[in-house]
Amino acid sequence: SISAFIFDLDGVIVDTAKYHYLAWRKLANELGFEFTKEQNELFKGVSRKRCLEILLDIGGITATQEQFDKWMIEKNEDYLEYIEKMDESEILPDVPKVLNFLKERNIPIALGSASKNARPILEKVHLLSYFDAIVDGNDVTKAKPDPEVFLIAARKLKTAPEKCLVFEDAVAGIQAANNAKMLSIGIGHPDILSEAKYNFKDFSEMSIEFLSDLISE
Ligand code: G16
Ligand code: MG
Repeated sequence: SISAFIFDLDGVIVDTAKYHYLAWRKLANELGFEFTKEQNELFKGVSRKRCLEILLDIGGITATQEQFDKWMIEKNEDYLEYIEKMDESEILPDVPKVLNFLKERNIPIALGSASKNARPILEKVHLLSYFDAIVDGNDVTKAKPDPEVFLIAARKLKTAPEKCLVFEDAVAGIQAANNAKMLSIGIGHPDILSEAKYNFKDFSEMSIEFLSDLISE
């Protein structure tokens, strides 16, 4: 049975992917090329550094180390301007319902995110207090699909990986959960997240019975 839960942040708890997209698009436009929503799919769950490498590839741009560092900072500053304006209204459907269900049963909850901005975002939407452990882009050396982020989370929750469940919206994230030998649940399009053990469009599609069965099995 499952005894601990790990949540990805972007695309699972809040829809910050749209802000990442706007900030990357602004940079691309400044550098003289387009960046589409479809291309943004590749950026989900991927580190900021890796995103910039892919973006420059798309634009056919070779950067000096100095330029690269400058553009990383620029993108993040733009992104932070969007984050600054966030509030509870940006929490994705039924996330509080699931968090409350777990809290009421004293089930440990962790965040497993690639983002270095995870804490301020959770603070903004007033969900920080639900999490017993936070593992984010500041704690990992290997990006998803490497299982590192989720394995650290399991260790912090003092739970064996096999007893952990992961909610993820990114292909690389589902692969990371599977690589960690955890139960993977895809939140988003089942076609994109076909490697997940279970799939839901969002939390409003997932019943509380489904969760209690996993816990008590
Ligand atoms: C998120 C996003 C990625 C983003 C990454 C790093 O991962 O899905 O698009 O590039 O974090 O974010 P930051 O620039 O804030 O450090 P996750 O794992 O929360 O979905
Ligand atoms: Mg995500």
